[in-house]
Amino acid sequence: MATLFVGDIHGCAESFRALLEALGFRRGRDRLLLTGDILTRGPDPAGVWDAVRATGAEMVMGNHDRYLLRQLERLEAGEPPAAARPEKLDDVARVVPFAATLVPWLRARPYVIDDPRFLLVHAGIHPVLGLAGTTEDELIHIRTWPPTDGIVGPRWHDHVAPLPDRPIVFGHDAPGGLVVKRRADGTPWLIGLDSGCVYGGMLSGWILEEARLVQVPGPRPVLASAGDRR
Ligand SMILES: [Mn+2]
Repeated sequence: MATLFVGDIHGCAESFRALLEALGFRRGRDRLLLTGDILTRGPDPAGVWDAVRATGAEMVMGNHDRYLLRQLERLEAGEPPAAARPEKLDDVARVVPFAATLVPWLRARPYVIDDPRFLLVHAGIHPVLGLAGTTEDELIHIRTWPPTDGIVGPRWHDHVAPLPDRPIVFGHDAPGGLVVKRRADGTPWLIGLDSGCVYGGMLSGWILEEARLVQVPGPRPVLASAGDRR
């Protein structure tokens, strides 16, 4: 049995399937955990949803997942979706065909998977107050510390104290890219898996028991702009 993590998939279904193959994932034997932000922006959200359901993967809520959930709930209530930018409405339209299965699944996603062997969150934890002092918004949005609205600057994990006995696994920070921080004995205490597959980077996976990174390329051609705006 292996414990496998996959970073932010963002609609890159072909890369997700290739990474599952490269990780050697087998349903019923392995535990598969996703860092969130699985559907928006990329070429094939329906393919990702099919693959997620086929694997029985677990996932923590990401900011894009919560956005989609809120918009789908507005539609259910007979209200129009609300978005600051037109491409975000397109993200919603592309998941409407499978909203009947997606909405209850998204509603049941936790913001934290707090396991004796790892701590999984989408974006990060409050570097001063710790997990117990982290708000839901921070769990899915935090990036820089001290907090800024941008993507430039020191990260929350540049200020956080390592947990004594297990790594923190997260995604969300494509601008920051893949990050693995290690203790003096070489064991990782921080694993950031959003390597920007939808922006021309790689889709990253991590095998907990082997402390091993596995990557596959994202789709080509790529989107023009990086970033992970709300
Ligand atoms: Mn995100």
